[in-house]
Amino acid sequence: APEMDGEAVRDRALASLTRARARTTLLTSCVEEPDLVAQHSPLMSPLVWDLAHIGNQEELWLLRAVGGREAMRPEIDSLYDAFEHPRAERPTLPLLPPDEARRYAAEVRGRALDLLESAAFHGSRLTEAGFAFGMIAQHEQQHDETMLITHQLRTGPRALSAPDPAPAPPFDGPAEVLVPGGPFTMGTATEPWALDNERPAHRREVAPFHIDTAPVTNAAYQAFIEDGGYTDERWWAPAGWAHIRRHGISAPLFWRRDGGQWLRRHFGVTEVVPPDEPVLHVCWYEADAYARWAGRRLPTEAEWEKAARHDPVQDRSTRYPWGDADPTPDHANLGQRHLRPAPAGSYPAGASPLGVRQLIGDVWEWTASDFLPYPGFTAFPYQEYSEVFFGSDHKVLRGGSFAVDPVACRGTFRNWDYPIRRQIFSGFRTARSGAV
Ligand code: AVJ
Ligand code: FE
Repeated sequence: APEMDGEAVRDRALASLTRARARTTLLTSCVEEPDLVAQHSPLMSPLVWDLAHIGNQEELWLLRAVGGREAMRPEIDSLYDAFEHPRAERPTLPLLPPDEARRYAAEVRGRALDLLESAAFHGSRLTEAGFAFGMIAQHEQQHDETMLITHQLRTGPRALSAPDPAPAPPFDGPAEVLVPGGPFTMGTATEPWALDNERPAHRREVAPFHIDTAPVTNAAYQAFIEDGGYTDERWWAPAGWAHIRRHGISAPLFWRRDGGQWLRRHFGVTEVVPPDEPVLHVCWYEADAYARWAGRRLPTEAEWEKAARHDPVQDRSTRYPWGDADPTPDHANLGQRHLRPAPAGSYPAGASPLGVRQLIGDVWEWTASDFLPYPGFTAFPYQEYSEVFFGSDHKVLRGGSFAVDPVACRGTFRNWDYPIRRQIFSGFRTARSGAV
């Protein structure tokens, strides 16, 4: 019945918005005011900018676009427009101080929830199946991941903690899986809160390939380092080689050599780099170089999605590797439940039909592919979400990290960044062509 559908949409929107705000509140209350207004890296905004920007986007899309309300504070719109002010210049803006930013975001949220009570979930693309509410919950969770990156870049004692993932029994399955050739459906026509770049669904032919069963581990990556990987030009794309030379890069971000071992700073704590965890904080050039050193390559975006979604028995694409059910803590490491990836080979319940593990959660996985529109793409609801980023400047990452909430992570979800970026929660797995 339509009433039932509307109720389910309302419940899902309310739960998603509420979960996002709980996370935002934690990330902006676990440090004192000076740490909220400071810029911890030129790559990042002050946390207090993210906080008011979250409220401002919610006001723009829910209160004004869906609800038809007047602007609450029109004078602040330009401060929180990501395209008017690059991150590096945000700390010099007359931003709302923390208390005011909190009050503003809370006031917007109160009105948005009033609107949700009476909203119709049909009639326009923005309201259909609660899309605008889902988009805003995803937006807030994306900034919660961004704010977690800021926390990792911040120096000083630990401000956040979470239980570690359960230790996994050593994974003793095959190191790679053969994905047979043939077409599959890429992108989605049915996921109600999918963003514009995930559409339209279309058929893609994919030649047979092998893909790693699990993400590349710190131990495997260390073997690349020990073998002189960072000083051997053969493995590097020319622009990547120039980049690591110019910046003196010789290990993942946050790593430091200490005698015979590698240490890393992880959320304010120095630890021995855990050998079994997926490697984290590598850029695309490092992932690409490792793969070449290993005699392999990065998977294309289409290969990644076929490995993650194609069910060869039913010959259809599922929402997640394990099927169509929403993620549970047994399927994947998502939602900042833990502040690190789980050991490679974890989450057998989240495996794909062919046995590929950890495609969802743990680390964002670099793919070989540029961020390009699917055939028939149309920007919605705004060009600045995806369209202005299409082209060869950005590489696609897939699968989500431990830091991303399920609302902003699914088999079709596409992330992107510059190939030099490594402050993000990025890792990778490798692939090779052919059926043998
Ligand atoms: C999709 C993660 C690249 O953080 O720049 C947040 C998401 N867009 N606000 C970003 C986003 C607008 C975006 N990424
Ligand atoms: Fe944003």
